[in-house]
Amino acid sequence: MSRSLDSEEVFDGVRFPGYIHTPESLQAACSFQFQDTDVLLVTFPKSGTTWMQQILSLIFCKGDLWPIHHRPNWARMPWLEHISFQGFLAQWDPAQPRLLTTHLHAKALAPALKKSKARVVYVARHPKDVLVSFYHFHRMASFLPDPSSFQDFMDEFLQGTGFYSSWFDHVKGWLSLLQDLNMLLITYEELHQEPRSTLQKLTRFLGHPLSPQEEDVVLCHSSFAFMSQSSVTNYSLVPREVMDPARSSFMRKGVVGDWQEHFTPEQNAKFNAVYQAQMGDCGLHLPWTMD
Ligand code: PPS
Repeated sequence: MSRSLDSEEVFDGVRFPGYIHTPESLQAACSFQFQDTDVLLVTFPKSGTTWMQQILSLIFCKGDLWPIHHRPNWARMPWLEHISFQGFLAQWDPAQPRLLTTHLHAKALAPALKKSKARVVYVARHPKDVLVSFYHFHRMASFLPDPSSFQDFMDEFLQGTGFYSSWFDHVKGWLSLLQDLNMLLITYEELHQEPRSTLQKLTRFLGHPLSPQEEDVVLCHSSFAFMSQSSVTNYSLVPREVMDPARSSFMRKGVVGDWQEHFTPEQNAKFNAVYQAQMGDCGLHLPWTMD
């Protein structure tokens, strides 16, 4: 049965689009039995999920680029908590490591994850750019409410009352598990600035080294130029009534620091004050400057 675009699920205090989640799909994700060979990509939305899905798919593709050209990112690295997950899982080749994605918060998933040595790749992005990207995504995705204004959207983001809840809680929750899980932190910004050395950091963590030629293939097929033209990564396969590219592209700009084009000085000061209150004492060293 098709779910309505404007429905909402609240699970463990977090709001999710009801179009792609049910209470059952969310519950099933939390009790998922991870295997030690699984690779789980974890992100707050708009942090570089699709980019890392492409990179991980390429690392494990063994030179076969057919899926990279023909299978959508959401089928190659399905979201654990989505309604469609069990269908994708059932088709998985048992000889391949399972490549999985989630936007769930740590408190929901950590108990299941701690029972395995599954590798976890957490991608974080400067929260001001996450906010801007998420704002435009809300404008184009019909399963998320249309923001009334950028200011209102920012207030909701800072309060953590929007969909997927608080960015601050997501980052702090997951990164507090860095020592407890088999986990690597990668930032959107380092991928941007140092793509090859960041890829090498990732392949070392995965125990899956690549030759320089294989690295070239990964870097070429995960570039913004390539992915924004590919129908299996740019979401153009999704019907217009679900994601409307006339309102905003999914592959919108793909840059670092776009927030500077959106924030007023007052909004910037308010954001910085909340960031300091939320992150100042948390002991995490995230490689961002706030101005
Ligand atoms: S989602 O909906 O959570 O899966 O979105 P997500 O993929 O996390 O984030 C989308 C933003 O990532 C940008 N993107 C890229 N940037 C640089 N290089 C590559 N290859 C790339 N692929 C995706 C995409 O453009 C969105 O960011 P904005 O700032 O909106 O452009």
